[in-house]
Amino acid sequence: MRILHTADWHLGKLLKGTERTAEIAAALEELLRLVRSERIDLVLVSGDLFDRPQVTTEAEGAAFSFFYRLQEMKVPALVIAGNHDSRDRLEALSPLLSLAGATVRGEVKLAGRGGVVEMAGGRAAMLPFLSERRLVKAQMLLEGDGTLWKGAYSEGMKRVFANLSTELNSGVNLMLAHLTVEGSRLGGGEFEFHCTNSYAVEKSAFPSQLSYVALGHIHRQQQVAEAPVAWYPGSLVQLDFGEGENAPRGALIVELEPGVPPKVTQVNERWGKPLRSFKVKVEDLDRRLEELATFPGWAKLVIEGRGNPRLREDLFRRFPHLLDVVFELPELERPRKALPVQEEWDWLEAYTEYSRETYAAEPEESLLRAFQQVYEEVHAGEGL
Ligand SMILES: [Mn+2]
Repeated sequence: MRILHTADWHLGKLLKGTERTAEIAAALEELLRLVRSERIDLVLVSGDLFDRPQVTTEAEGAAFSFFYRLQEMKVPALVIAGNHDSRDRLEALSPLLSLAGATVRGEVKLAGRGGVVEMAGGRAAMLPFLSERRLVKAQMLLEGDGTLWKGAYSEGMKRVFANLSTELNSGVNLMLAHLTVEGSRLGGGEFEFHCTNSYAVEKSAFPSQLSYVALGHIHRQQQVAEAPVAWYPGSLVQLDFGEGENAPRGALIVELEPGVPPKVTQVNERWGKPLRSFKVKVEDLDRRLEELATFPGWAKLVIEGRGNPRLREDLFRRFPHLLDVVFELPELERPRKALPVQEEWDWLEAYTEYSRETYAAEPEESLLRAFQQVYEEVHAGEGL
């Protein structure tokens, strides 16, 4: 059996107000091309099809047409909800998507209640995202010991796995799950960090009958366990500036035969536009703008130095692919934080603090005077 494993599409993703759906839809076209050229028998989608519970019709349309076209190729799909998906909405859509050959689980279901499904050549346990809070709340919070919740999550997930594994048999067994496995690597680029999230599942927790664990949630493509073999395919496109431009992502092709370890082939692709943060000293800005102007992706500019609203607006106007501008000062030169955030700040104090945060600079006197004047006029009006 040849499987295409994908996850974390995030259709409907807005990055600083810019809609990424067209890029993601183009990546889905590439997936369909792979299904055909690689003679795929089954597609797995391990959660986060959508970026938000409510997305544009274009984003929904891209997902629906993907499953419809799989159906035309007679390739079934197994789909679970991730933390970004609306589980209710996916549950509601599931009868309709079943007409296109996709088996969809929005809600967590246990063994005997739809948590494990039959597929050609074996069985699949389907475990949509189970919120830490819902799981831990049920087990621990009512008992009142907050210090035990780390163990409670991991233990709770083990019990869910054990329950689902009762329905697995001696053939090929898959599990789809949307969760964090302890030790997964996040991010990319200059920052690599290992996930020490307390809400993580130990890799030893996966039932040993599983032939392959198809994970979703972490956007970097990686293998996280060997027995059973468990992988994240990564996101289709680079979704955030914090994710490394070169971090592996794309999809996985998994060959599964009974009694043989799975053979996993990484499809490590640069679908969508690259995202890059440019770090520039304010005095070098003019010299570096050429580099920004010719960058073919979405850009973020981190300017070391004091800024102002005019400079920022001017940059946005000149570079339509520039999505964010941040001003930063070395720790010692940063404007002194006025006071800890106060409930009783007046508008002038709040604006001053906003300027310090946003432009690493005190607001200009003329601007403050104009602000004060408008503010007083409005207040005078209120008294009438
Ligand atoms: Mn995700």
